Amino acid sequence: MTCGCDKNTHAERVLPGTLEMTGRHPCYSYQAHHKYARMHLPVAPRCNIGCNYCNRKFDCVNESRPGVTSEVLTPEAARDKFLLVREKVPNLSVVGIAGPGDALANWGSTKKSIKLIREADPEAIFCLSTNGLMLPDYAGEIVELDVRHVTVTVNCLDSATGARIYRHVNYRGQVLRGTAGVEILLGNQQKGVEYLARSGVLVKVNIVMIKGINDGHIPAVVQRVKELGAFITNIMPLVPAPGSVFQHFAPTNKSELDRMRDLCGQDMRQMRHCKQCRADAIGLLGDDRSLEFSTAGKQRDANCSDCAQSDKVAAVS
Ligand code: CLF
Ligand code: SF4
Repeated sequence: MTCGCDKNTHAERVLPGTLEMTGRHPCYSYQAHHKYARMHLPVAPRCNIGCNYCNRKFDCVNESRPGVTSEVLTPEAARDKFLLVREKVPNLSVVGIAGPGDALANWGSTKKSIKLIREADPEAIFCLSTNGLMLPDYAGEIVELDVRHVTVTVNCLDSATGARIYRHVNYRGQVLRGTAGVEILLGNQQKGVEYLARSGVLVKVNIVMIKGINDGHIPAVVQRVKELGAFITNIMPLVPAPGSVFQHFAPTNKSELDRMRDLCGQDMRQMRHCKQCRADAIGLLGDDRSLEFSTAGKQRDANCSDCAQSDKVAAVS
């Protein structure tokens, strides 16, 4: 078993079959990432919060490198792309939805994509990534859809810190600024993590490490999400996105990141092989093949050989 962890106590809640799936999940299992590929379906263009490290011309920075943009697909096109990729990438194991905005801010498309692919391939393993704002609304449906792996980005626990990270929260049509919106966001993240974990979903918590903002209390975040039942945490470096509020911040220093992961690793399983991949990533984590399967990428490739070197595929509004 590749994903067992004596630092966590969730095992008794895990549903039959989940650990076998996790052994083929390249993000949840270090060993699996050398062997198994994932594909992301870019079906979720909108976002419902404003992170200061994000520039919405690009993919969601909670799961992606800044400066990477992806095309957007309808659920039907996503299903067709899945079928094509499954044929060409025999080690494909996981189908993830990670933007380019937030999977749950586009719940209709996200849900329909999962259903269409499930009909086409009952064996597909699904994975979602979200900022967590809408988890109290949709976690029940996520469980009903039998999605076993969900990532929630939780950067802090208190609204004062959160107000330095999030510009606004758009909650059910109301745009809230300052701590009012952040309190809802942080509360919903924690409720969502707990609900999912109690329902047998393996929750990965991503944390963006921002020096001088949240780095001082990342161990407290890790401790809290562990109490809520999270399976693993993924402490990610801040990579300042051009055009974002934090564009002039220093990128997180690698040795400081490693020290934080070591510290938090005393309590909680840590992911250390994240590639901050794009919202339409395809292939092994270290060997992205998305351009091979991207219509926009192929058009650019045909027009200009320089563009083929670029990660940028199509701007997302
Ligand atoms: Fe995608 Fe994320 Fe699922 Fe993996 S990515 S939705 S958990 S299938 Fe993986 Fe990519 Fe890191 Fe994300 S390497 S950015 S952690
Ligand atoms: Fe950007 Fe993702 Fe934050 Fe939304 S949740 S603002 S897409 S980083």
